[in-house]
Amino acid sequence: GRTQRRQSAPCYGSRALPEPQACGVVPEAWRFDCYPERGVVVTRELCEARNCCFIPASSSPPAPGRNGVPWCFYPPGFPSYSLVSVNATDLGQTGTLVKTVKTYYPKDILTLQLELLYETDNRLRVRITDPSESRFEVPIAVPKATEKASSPAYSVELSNEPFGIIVKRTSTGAVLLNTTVAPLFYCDQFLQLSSSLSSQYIYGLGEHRSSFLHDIHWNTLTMWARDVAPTELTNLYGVHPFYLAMDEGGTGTAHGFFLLNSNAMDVVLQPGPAITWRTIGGILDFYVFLGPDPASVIGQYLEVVGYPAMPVYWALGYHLCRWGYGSSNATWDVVKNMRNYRIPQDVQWNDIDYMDRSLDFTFDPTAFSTLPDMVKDLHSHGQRYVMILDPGISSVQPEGGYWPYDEGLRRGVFINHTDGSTLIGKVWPGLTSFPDFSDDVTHEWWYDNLKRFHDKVPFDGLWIDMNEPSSFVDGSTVGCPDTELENPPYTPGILGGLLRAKTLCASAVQKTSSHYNMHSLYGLLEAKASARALKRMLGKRAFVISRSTFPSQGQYSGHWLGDNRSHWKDMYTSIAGMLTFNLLGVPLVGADVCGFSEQTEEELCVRWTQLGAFYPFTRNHNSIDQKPQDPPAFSPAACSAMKQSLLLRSSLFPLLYTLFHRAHTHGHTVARPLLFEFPKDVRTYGIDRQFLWGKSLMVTPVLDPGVDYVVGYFPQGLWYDYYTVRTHSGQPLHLVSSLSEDGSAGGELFWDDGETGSINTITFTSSLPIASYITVETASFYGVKVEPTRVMVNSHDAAFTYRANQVRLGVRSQRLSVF
Ligand code: MIG
Repeated sequence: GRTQRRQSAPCYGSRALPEPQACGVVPEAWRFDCYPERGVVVTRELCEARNCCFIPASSSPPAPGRNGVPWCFYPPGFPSYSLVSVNATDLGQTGTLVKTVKTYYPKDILTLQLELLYETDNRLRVRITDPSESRFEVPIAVPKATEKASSPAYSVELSNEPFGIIVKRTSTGAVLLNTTVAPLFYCDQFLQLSSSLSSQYIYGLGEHRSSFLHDIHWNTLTMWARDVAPTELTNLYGVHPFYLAMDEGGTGTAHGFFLLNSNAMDVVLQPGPAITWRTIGGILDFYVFLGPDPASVIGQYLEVVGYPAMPVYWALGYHLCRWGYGSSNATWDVVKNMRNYRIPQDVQWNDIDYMDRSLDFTFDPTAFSTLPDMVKDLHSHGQRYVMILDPGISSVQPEGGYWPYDEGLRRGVFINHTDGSTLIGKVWPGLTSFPDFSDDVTHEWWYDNLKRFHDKVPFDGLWIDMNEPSSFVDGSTVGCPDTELENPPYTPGILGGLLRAKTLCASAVQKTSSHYNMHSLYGLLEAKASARALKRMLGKRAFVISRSTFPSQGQYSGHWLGDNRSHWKDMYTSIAGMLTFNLLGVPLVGADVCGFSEQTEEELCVRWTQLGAFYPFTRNHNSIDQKPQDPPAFSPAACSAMKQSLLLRSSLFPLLYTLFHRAHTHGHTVARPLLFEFPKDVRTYGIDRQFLWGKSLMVTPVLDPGVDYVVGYFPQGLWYDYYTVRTHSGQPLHLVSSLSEDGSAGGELFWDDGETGSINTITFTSSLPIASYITVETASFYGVKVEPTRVMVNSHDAAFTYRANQVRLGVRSQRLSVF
C-alpha cells in the first residue's frame, strides 16, 4: 500500500513516508496542521498522500480543520526551503532560499529572496519575496529606514537547513520568534509561516469576538472583512494581523509582531505555544517590535502604520442614534426631550431611514422634510449632526436620474468584472454598484457627492457602514467566473466558506489590484476618502466612524463594534473589543450602548450607559423595530442614573482629550488594559472586566444583573475612590490631584480650540498641570494625611476644607490659575 501511494504522488514522492516513531515523538502541543481544509474528514490515506503523520489524538476528534489537536501533521524533516546564500546590505542582510521538492498546492515558488532590515533598535522587518516576479503588496505607506540600527535590542539567527529565523531579545536571550518549528510554504496562493510564541499571553489579532487575552488552545482566528453580527470563532468586520505578546518568564517584558498582508488568512494559535500564519496571497512581510514594555510595543507598531488622528472635541461627547426614528420630527423630538431633561447630548445621528428610497446623498422628502431645519437647530444649540452612508450606489435609474450613479459611471469609479462590465450587487436600495476607493478619481467623485449633499444638509461627520463591503448576494447578481481567485486551492475558515460570501467577486477588478487582494482594505480606503473630503470641505478635523477597519485606520476614523445584542454578555465582551482596538491604533472606539439588536431592559441599559460613559467613543444605538432606548425612555430613576454617568463623563473631557492627544502624538492607548501599567503583575494579564483611562483612572463596571457591588482587582499602589470627588462640567475647571505615597503628584493637560488645533498649548508642571488661559478655582488633593492649619497659594492664604475620613484637602483660590 505504502509503495503504491508513493508512486502515485510523484511530485513529492521521492521521500519516504515519515516513520511512525518520528511522528510519535512530536508532542501534541507542537503538531502543526498538515490538513487544514474544512469540510473534509481527514483519513490516513488523505494525510499520507501529503506525506504527513497521521495520529488520531488522545482527545476527542476536532471539528475539521479547527479547534483540536490535528490528527494529520507535518513530520520532522518535512521538505522546506534551504538558505543557500547570505550577503550583507546597508540595512541588514539579504539571502536566497531554495527548495527542490514541490508541495501539494499549485505553483510553488521554488526560489525566494529574503531581506532582513534592521530598521531601528526596536524594530526588525523581514521580507520574503519572489525575486523573479513582483507580487501584490499592501498599499499603505510604511516608514523607509535609511540606515541600519546601530545597537538593536534584538539578534537574528538564521537556520540554513531547513531555513528558519530565530529572533532573540539581546538583553535577556528570550526567543521572540522561531520559524523552524514547521515548514515554510510559499506557493502562489498558499503562504504559511509558523513560529513558537514566547508565552501564552497574546493580544490583538482583531477583529474577533473573544476575551481580551486570546485562548491558545487550538484557536483559529480567520481574517477577511465580513458583515456579520459579532460571533465567536468567525471572521468579522475588520482585519488586523498584529499581536502583542508577553515575553517568557513573567518579567513584564513584551514584544509585538505584524504581518503586513491583506489576503484572506487563518491565524492559528496552539498550546506549544505557537502560531501559524496561513495566507492565500501577497508576500510575507513582517515586523518584530521589541518594546520592551507593552505600551512601547504599541507605540512602535503605530510608528509603522500611523498614529491615530486627533479627534474633534465633540467626538468625545454623548452620541444618540437609532435605526428607525422614521422621521426627522421624531428624531428632533428625542433631541428636545434630552434638552428638557438636561441630559448632555453632543451629537444626534440618523440611520438609513433618513434616505429617500435608501439612496445615498438624498433625504426622504416627506418623512424627513424638516431634516435641514433640525440640523440648523442642532447647530444653534452647539450640537452636531452625523448621518450614515453606505458604499453601495443604486444602479437602477430612479425617476429624474441619480447623479451619484450617472456621474460615477461617467468617471469610471465603480468596481468591474474582469470583462469590464460594472459589478452589480444588492444592498438597501436594491441593485447597486460599488465605488473603487483605491482610485483617486473616486475620492474626487466622493467629495463632490458629499459637497452637493452638504449644501442641503450641513452634516458634521460621517458614519460609514456596510463597507466590508457587504452585499445581500454572493459575488454579484450574475455570480462570479470560475477562476483561481474565486476558488483558490485553499480557502481560510471564512464564514460562508467562499471568499465571495456576502460580498463582491474576488476576481473583480479595482484600480490597485483584484478584489481578492483589496477586499479587506475597502473600509480603510473609504474612510480615507471620507476623512479627506470632510477636511477639505469643513476645514476642520474629520469625524468618521467606520465599521470595517484595517491597519492604519486610526489615521482616518474611529470604529464601533458592530451589531451586538442587548445581552449582558455583549456588554462584557465590548470591553475586550474596546481594549483591542486601542492596541490596534483605533482608540476612538465603543460598542452600541444598551445593545443593538433585540430588546434591551432598563437595568442593562443603565449599566451599559455607565460603562459606555468610559468608552472613548460613546453612542447609544438601537435596531429598527425595537422600543426606544434613549435615556428619557426609561423610568425617572433610570434616566437620572444615566444622566449622572454622562455628566461624570463630561467632567472628564479634559482628561480624555489629553489622552487622545497622547495617542495622536505618541501612539499611546486611551482606554488601557491594566497590564500596560502593571506589566510585572501577572494577575493583570487576563483582566478584561476592568480597564484604565490613561495611567491612573481605573474603571470597574457592573457587568451582571441584580447586583449593587463589583469585585475588582487593585494592582499594587495607592487608589482613591473617584466618587467622593465632586464633579464639574465646563469651566472653571476643578483640579483633582491624588498624592502618591511620598506626597507628590504630577499631571498634564492638553487644550486647544477643539476643531482645528489652531490654539495649542500643553503645560506640564510637577504638581499643577494647567494651561494658563483656563480658569481653575478649586482643587482637591487626595492623600493629605494631616489637617493643615494654613494653606497658601502663591504665598497668599487660601480658603480650604479638610475631610479626615477622605484624607482630602479642598482649596479655593483665584490664584490657582496664575502661572
Ligand atoms: O444591514 O443601517 O451595523 O448599525 O443600524 C444592516 C442599518 C445595516 C448595520 C449597522 C447598524 C445599522 C444597520 N446596518
